[in-house]
Amino acid sequence: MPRARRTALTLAAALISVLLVVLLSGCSSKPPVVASADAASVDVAATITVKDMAFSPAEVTIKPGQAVTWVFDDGVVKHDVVAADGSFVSELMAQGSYTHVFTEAGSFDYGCSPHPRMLGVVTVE
Ligand SMILES: [Cu+2]
Repeated sequence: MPRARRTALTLAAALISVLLVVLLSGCSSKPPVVASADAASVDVAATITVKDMAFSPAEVTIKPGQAVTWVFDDGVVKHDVVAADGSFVSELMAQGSYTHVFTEAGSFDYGCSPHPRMLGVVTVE
C-alpha cells in the first residue's frame, strides 16, 4: 500500500475514533443522580406532573427550605429531572416520584435528558 494512502487511512481511523468518543461521552453526560428527599418529612410546596412529554406546571415559585415533588405519570415513557447545575438529578423513570429540597434562593433550570424540549424552572425566593 502506498505510504500516502496508508497515512490517509490512519487519519480517517483517528477521526472516527475521536467522533465516537465525543458521541459516546455526549450520551453519558448526565450528572450523577442526587437521592430523592422523603416527601413525607419535608415541606412540599409544589407538585409537578411529568406527563404527555411535559413538566406541568413548567414554572413554579417556592420559598427557601421548601421542596418540589415531581410525579412521573407518562405511561411507559421514561423521563428524568436534571438540574442545569447538577444540584438535583433523578433516575430515569416512567412511574414514581422525586422530591428535592431547595435551600438556596435562585432560579433553577432543569430538563429531561432523553427529551431536550422538556424544560422547566424552579424559582426560589
Ligand atoms: Cu422526558
